[in-house]
Amino acid sequence: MKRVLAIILGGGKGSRLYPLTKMRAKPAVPLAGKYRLIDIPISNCINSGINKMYVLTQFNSASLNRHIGRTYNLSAPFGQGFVEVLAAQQTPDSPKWFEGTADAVRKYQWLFQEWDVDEYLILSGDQLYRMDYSLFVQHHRDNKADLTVAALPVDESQAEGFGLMRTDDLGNIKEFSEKPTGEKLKSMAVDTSKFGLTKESASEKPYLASMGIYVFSRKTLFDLLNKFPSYTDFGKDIIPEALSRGDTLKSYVFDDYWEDIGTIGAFFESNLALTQQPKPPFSFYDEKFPIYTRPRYLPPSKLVDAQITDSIVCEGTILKSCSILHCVLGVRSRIESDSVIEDTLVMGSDFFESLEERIELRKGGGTPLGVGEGSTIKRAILDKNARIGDNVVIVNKDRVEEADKPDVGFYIRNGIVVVVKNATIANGTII
Ligand code: ADQ
Ligand code: ADP
Repeated sequence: MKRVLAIILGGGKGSRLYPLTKMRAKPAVPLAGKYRLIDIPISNCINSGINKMYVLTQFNSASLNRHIGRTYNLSAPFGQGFVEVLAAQQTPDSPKWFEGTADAVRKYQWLFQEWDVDEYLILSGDQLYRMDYSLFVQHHRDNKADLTVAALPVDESQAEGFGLMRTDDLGNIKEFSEKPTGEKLKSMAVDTSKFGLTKESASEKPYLASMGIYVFSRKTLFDLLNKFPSYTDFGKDIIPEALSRGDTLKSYVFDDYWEDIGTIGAFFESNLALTQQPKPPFSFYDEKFPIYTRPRYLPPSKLVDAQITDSIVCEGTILKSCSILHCVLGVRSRIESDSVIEDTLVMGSDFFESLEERIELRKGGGTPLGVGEGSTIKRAILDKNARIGDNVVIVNKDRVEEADKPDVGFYIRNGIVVVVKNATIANGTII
């Protein structure tokens, strides 16, 4: 795996996860209370023996740099490992933004080419899964492929949202179609039982969806990027082109938990799914394949008189006499007495406030960090450092699907109220 370089696509214009991306780059969005999105592909790489990684992002937020800089020191003691963030930047001959996934890789190809590696592993920065990429790369090598695409067996309703592959029984890709619908979609069905699925499971999931994860052989990648300079996306342009010009394209079937968490709805559901009992779809408790993050050396959580059911509570939390049902409470969360929180992702805080500071704040009419007394919150996301006052109700009472209320500190996406980072919701507010 020393001869593999990983390139993690850290997000385009980033509208789908807005407002979580209002003040940070997408890879820095907090996940499961103490991780960040970028920890997933980086941990998968480390656990697969791949230690050279670039993260491509539209902009380089302070929290992303801080997180990566303080977490991943892969060069010690004598290795060549690193994780580096590359932001879209203006140069004399290129406009400011990356225009798509392939365009992002093309703009930094001069840097990627400097490495003496055989394969480039292209990953996405907003997916939740655990994968040993060394098996994926080995599959690519064993098949002498030019390009190998990771493939997830899916049913028809899921299939619409993906690039689909039609393969022969040996996994050779014969056709690739980016998000087809109707008859075109149906024509992409394959016999997935040929790839290790049971007959039953294969009849439920007859489509092979591209996971947006690719292994490119060195020559193939740069040849395609340079021969077709107007192609901006892998799924839409580059892969169909590679096929039509006769390159060897293979699929690598991965039939395990994998979730694209690039929208507020999917992000919310995947976080809350971690609280599922007895067995969540994704576990952070796998010692053989750990997910890493920045060590924070936080004190243990203190539960004064709290009623907690099916929830995850991160370090440094203080819970008074409140009721927490089916929630993820992030680091340094703080919930006061008589509050009820249900089906909610609380991201926690970046810092603690002392008792004195909280008393002072209240005296001056301010709102301390966390959730105040007697508040009710259901189906919401509270971003970092949110200050929710006393007797606040956040239940989306008008059943709104989408709303923008930046002046009051929240947005509604997919029916989920998202309180933005550092926002204050005043005492008695009803949402
Ligand atoms: P989409 O997810 O729709 O489909 P896209 O929006 O291009 O494709 O995003 C792919 C990944 O690249 C995401 O992680 C995204 O954040 C990142 N990305 C997008 N534009 C970027 C840019 N300009 N700079 C840096 N990163 C960027 C793709 C494939 C489908 C496949 C699905 C699987 O095209 O074939 O089925 O992924 O989720
Ligand atoms: P984490 O990984 O714990 O989420 P980050 O590194 O993203 O933490 O953010 C911690 C940030 O919060 C640091 O930049 C720190 O300087 C900042 N911070 C600490 N105390 C305060 C404070 N009292 N007010 C505002 N920001 C603070």
